[in-house]
Amino acid sequence: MKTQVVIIGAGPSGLLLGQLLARSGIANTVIEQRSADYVLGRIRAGVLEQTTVDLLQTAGVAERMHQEGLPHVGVELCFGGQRHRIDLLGLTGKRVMVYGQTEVTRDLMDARAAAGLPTVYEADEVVVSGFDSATPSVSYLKDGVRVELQADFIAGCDGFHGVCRASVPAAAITLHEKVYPFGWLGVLADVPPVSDELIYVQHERGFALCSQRSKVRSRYYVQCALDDDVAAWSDDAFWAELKRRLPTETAAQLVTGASIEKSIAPLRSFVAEPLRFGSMFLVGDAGHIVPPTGAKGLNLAASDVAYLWQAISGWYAGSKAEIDHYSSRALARIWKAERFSWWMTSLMHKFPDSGSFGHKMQMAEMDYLFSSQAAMTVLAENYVGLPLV
Ligand code: RFL
Ligand code: PHB
Repeated sequence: MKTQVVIIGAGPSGLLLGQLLARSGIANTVIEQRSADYVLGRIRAGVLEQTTVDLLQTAGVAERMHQEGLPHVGVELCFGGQRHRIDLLGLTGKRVMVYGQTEVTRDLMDARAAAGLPTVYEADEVVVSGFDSATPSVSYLKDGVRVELQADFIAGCDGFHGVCRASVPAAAITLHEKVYPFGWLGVLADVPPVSDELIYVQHERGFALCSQRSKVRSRYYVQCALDDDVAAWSDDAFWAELKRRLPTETAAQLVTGASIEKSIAPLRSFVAEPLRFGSMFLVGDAGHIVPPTGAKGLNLAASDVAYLWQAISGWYAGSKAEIDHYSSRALARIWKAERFSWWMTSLMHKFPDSGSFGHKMQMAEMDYLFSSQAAMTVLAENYVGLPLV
């Protein structure tokens, strides 16, 4: 069997790339190791940059997002028990959209199914080969039978633990990594959000985040130890810890309820260089990870997709050179989002080993931030997302 592009992974990167390529008339097959329900069950990102919103619009999957998504024009940072607002719209002229990754993925899956585009779920033992030649191929086991697909290109949209990056010879790739000494414990609950806007909280007991999915569904996080067992965190213990980290008046307004999802995510900064290996490209979490503090992961995945879609459609239209720029173009934007996510993580969390000096630096930085229009603008322009160049 042959197609033009084989896409490994049916997360947001793989599905969005498939949708855009199909709209440019480029045949593609998506190969996913899990079931569609499993993919939809992973609760992850919540904040979309305007460039991501625009790309979903271009892909023809923005209708429900525009109806149900919540445009946000500001965000709050809480420090020393005081809430401070960053006026995103006033400082940058831009807003962000609160619309869950689950919903983005569902919209993309529905559009793919409606267009009748080939998708293989529950594909086992996926193997990528020949990407250093002109005849790359992907094979997988489906219902016990090995199937082989030839293509012009392979898009590695298979996340941090995927097979594509792992198939590259060690000498051909450089990995940059920082692992943080804590995780985020997240709870999803059908309760109204405590505030109209997101609140990022710096507290001596550790970071907390009040986020949301809708007017009736909230997403909250507290910084936790890396070796914490999620089963040992009862709902009551979670709400009590969150309340301790919020200002008294905010804690008093918090509506609690039964969790519908609870999980712990480790925090990591990671970049693989380059992102192209012959006819195989790494896209999204397969090539880089950011800690979730800046809300950049899904948005970076979307910008990688935009660059690769342009490069591949350019190639089929006869302009063969653009494909050579994919890696450097994507990495230039990735490193800036890595910097912002690392900075915001460093500013907002309790670090076990930074001592009183580290704590004083965080306090001075926060104090400066709220006294300087320039500093707030720097935060705001990174939060709403840097332009696609
Ligand atoms: P995904 O979503 O991991 O999808 C990869 C897919 O590939 C499949 N796969 C394979 N398929 C075939 N063969 C193999 N060998 C395979 N190996 C893996 C997997 O099953 C999966 O379906 O990567 P993708 O598409 O690049 O998307 C990236 C985003 O999911 C990620 O960056 C964001 O969720 C990060 N993130 C956030 N990003 C934002 O932009 N804004 C946010 O507010 C935000 N909040 C978050 C987040 C991530 C979090 N966690 C849990 C890490 C909050 C959290 C808590
Ligand atoms: C979320 O709603 O899950 C979320 C929002 C903002 C972040 C991270 C996660 O920075």
